[in-house]
Amino acid sequence: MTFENLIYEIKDNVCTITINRPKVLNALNQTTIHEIGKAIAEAEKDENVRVIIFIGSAEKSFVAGADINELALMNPMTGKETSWAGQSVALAIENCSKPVIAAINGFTLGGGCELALACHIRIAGENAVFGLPELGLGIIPGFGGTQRLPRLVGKGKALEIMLTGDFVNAEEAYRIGLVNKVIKHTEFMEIEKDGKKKTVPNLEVTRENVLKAALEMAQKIVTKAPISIKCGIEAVTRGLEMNLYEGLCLESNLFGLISSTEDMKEGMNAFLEKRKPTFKNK
Ligand code: CO8
Repeated sequence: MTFENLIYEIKDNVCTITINRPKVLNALNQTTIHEIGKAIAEAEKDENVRVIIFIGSAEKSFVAGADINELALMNPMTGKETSWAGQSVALAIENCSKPVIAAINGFTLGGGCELALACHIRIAGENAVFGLPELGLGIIPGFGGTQRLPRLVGKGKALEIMLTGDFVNAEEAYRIGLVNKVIKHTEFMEIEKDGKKKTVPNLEVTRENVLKAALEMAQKIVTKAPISIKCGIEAVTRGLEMNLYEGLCLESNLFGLISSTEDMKEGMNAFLEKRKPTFKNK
């Protein structure tokens, strides 16, 4: 598939979707948001795709937010439509039956942070910076950030991040549960700034290392039974919005369903026969 602002690639059952507007640090304009929706729908229906990874093309940015040039023109109607368009795409990611990993380097702000929050797993480079700067622009997060951030890090921390607009570095993001892991293999390089030599992290290498870590995680997931992955994601994602009893009912219903699959028999037999399973998504 070809897109104006995305690079869509599939290799070894993993679809990598690169957000590609480096001149504006991958800020999300309406075209990009629409394209992300199309890309996720395409990856979800493609039987060859088992895991999806989002990454930014810019060395120093995952996504620096919604495109402020467009936001500046909003009126009440288009503001609501823009918010709903972004929320719908975030919901499609969150409810995707295939695992979605955000491979994050650099600035992950506003709508970019909200995009990452909608993914199932977040892997960050040590140069990652998170934040919700919207209140300083006279708006509020509108792509689901007010709802997903407190669910992930708790109400107090979420309010602090939103109200202060302070940036959260990768280490802190890991400590509060905003990211699953931080990749620390940064290489350094020498640059000359203001006539002085300085040693700075090589951001291109950081980005590559984050992608490598995401691809390694994806390859572990690819060995698991696809229907189990789908049911597992549904049980966790939907279950979180239910009370315990309803969530347990959902889990046992899905467990019953999964017990009817060929892959369930294959998984059990493979263990008993001391071999690796071959799952068929049936
Ligand atoms: N939108 C448009 N352009 C951007 C954005 C953005 N979000 N972020 C960066 N850019 C542009 C800059 O304007 C600059 O363009 P130019 O080269 O033409 O001047 C270029 O990218 C490079 O950026 P900087 O020169 O500023 O790079 P720095 O390294 O100096 O700074 C920062 C990096 C700190 C990330 C800085 O660019 C910045 O503060 N960006 C804005 C971050 C922000 O506020 N994001 C939140 C946006 S609001 C949002 O996301 C709302 C989501 C919900 C919407 C709901 C709809 C109703």
